[in-house]
Amino acid sequence: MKDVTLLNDGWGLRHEDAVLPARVPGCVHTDLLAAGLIPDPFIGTNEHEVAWVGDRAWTYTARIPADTAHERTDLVFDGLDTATEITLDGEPLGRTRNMHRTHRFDVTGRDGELQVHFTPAREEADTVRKSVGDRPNVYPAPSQYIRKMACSFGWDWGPTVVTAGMWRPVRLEHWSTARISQVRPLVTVAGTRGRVEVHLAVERTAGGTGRALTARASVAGVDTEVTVEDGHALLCLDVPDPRLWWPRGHGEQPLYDLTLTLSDGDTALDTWRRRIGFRTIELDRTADEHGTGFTLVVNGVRLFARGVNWIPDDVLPSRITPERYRRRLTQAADANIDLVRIWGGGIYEDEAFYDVCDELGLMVWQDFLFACSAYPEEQPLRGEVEAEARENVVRLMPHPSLVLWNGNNENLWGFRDWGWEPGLAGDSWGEGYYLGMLPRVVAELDPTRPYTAGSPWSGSWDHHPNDPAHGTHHSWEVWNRRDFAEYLDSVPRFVAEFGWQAPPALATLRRALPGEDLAPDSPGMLHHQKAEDGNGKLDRGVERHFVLPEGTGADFDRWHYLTQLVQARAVAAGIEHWRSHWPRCAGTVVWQLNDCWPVSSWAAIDGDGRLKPLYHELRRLYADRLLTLQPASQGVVLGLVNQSATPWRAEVTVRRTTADGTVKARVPLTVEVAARDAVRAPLPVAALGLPEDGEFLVADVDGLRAVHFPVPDREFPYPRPQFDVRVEPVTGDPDTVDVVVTAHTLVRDLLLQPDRLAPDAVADTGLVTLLPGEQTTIRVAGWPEPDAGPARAALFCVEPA
Ligand code: BMA
Repeated sequence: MKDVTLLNDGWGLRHEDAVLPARVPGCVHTDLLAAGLIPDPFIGTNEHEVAWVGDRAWTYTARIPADTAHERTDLVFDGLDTATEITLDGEPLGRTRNMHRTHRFDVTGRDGELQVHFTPAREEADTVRKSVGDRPNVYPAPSQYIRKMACSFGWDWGPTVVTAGMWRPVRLEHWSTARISQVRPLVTVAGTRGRVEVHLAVERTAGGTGRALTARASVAGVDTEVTVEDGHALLCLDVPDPRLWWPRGHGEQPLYDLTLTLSDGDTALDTWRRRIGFRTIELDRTADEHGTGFTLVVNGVRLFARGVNWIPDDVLPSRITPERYRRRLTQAADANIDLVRIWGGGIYEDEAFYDVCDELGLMVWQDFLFACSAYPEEQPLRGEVEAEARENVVRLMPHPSLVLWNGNNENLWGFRDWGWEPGLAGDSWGEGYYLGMLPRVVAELDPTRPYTAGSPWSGSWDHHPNDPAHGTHHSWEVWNRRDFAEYLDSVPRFVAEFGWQAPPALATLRRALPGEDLAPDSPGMLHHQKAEDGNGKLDRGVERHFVLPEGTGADFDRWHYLTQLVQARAVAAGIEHWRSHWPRCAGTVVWQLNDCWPVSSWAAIDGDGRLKPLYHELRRLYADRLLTLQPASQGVVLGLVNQSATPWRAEVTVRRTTADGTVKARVPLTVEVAARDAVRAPLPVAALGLPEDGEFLVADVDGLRAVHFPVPDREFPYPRPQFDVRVEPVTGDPDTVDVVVTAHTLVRDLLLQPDRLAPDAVADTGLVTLLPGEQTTIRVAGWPEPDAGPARAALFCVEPA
């Protein structure tokens, strides 16, 4: 049987005259941090202090033991970041140039000192750039000349932390006769029959060549066995009545163990095991009266995708543990998200990521790793790209959660729109990957899954790549230049990116910027804001609705609350509008779920894992049932979305109310919404009247509420907000309290910031609007000394101008 010796221990990192203890998986930054030789790059402006690390060459060393019990020993690196020369006792073993694939070297019968020498990534990128010629890039980074996580060179939400190291495990694999070198399970469902076609590849030693071996596969109590004469075999398993895997909210996520064993007579040589799921997936891109659709269809059911974009959860990805993946993805699931798009400037994530998605019913859209630049198609890159694509398609295809392969992020758009096309003057830029190589690789290796050439992409060059009427659309104009109300001006077929920035939680800022007198433009705040004119856009976003607070202390607190509030309102405006246009619009993928360090960004969950108000808002926006009031050309529209499997007879009450709480009109309205449908109903204006000066609309149904204020907040005559605060223990849970707020006036967008009570405290509720006399209960966990005084100080709401 194959034996594995993990080589995660015993490594040293040469630094000046010393050899530092090194951790694998890890990287030079984590090793230097552990040795106390560099400060934490996430704190203050330390990013600059540690910049030198990325410009040096680094060498890791370890001793490897010899093995004589097997015919063959392979040294396997699951991830080398990035440009290495590897030697064993001074003799070259090989060189590597790709962070996104594994590398295997035959070290049979050998022991001695292993050295992995890393060339600085920029130096390697520069060598390639000189040989293939310059290509455009949105960022100053040379990320398109090296197969390394693009955002490690810095992004508009990320620091520049160019690391090096063995970021995934290293091991010795000892084997005789043969080993399993590749397994591709193709899972299909036809009627009530599931089928798993297992395509097996084996590698043999010289002694194993020509031997008849046996491969056995089993799933769901069904077994099959074949003889393997040479390097390949096909095993087919027919599974009657498999339970279907569904995205969350649509059904359960049954998973089945698929096991494969390779044997030589009675001797087992190697085994392979994964969990699979039975489901079908199609992407409907049919042309219709609105253009060209983009609708995911799972098990025959057409879905509105409730999505978020995912970036690497740490700019040093070797630090992301399975537990952290589980925590972050559980947060996503708890916010009623059902699709996560892994963005192309990051990484193919660890197995643990996709395992959790399989379990939670989170659909995964996986980008191939190309983002925001023109990629040369010459060698040595072309071969690396193909090898990396083939390996990762095979690695990830067993996961039922994986529903879509996507060629790149924004490169087809960039070519057409951002001035690349004329400058390239015929040079390669990646089109051959997105429209040639990658769809060919997917069709060959993973033909059960859809592929799209890019995001955004209209489906062909006949339309502009970001044409909202065709395929996927990225909506960035609104954040960059306009008020969020302008999301309502278009109905794209699928919004694969849109979003609004806000600063992280206060406790996150305090940790990242110790001692700083926080102001929107204080040095640390500016350093932890990487977007072009990011603070300008934040401020203008606030100013369109509120009086902009400037300065420190209470003004900063106000600015912080308002920027977070506007972020939540902006994303809400988009999702409420687009979701109510189902099935014409078939998905929204918010930019972005998470962060890779503490920073002002579009994220809903900040770099320390704390929840912004947007996070709670997503839970409301992505719930099966959503009630909205939306401005429309002829007044106001009531939008009702019902993504549940049962019809919704919505008995809505709409009120026209004054700022002091006097109800001027009240209209009951019954709206029938079919299962998995959406309705846009005009308001009965004749009976209700439209809100005049100092009035607003409130709609309520089944515990859901929508409000509509006809003027910007700074023009609305809000009363000075008055409310009582009580803190009550929760029986049976000593760690948790209820903060009960009773309003005496209109209280708009009340928010409890739990990290002001204790850094790790978490609240279950975000923004709430209360009418006079109404009460809300906010449950807070992890606050050791609960008291109404601090609770009141942690509460914010809209104030009169
Ligand atoms: C899109 C993304 C990212 C970027 C985000 C915010 O372009 O693809 O490149 O971080 O917008 O600007």
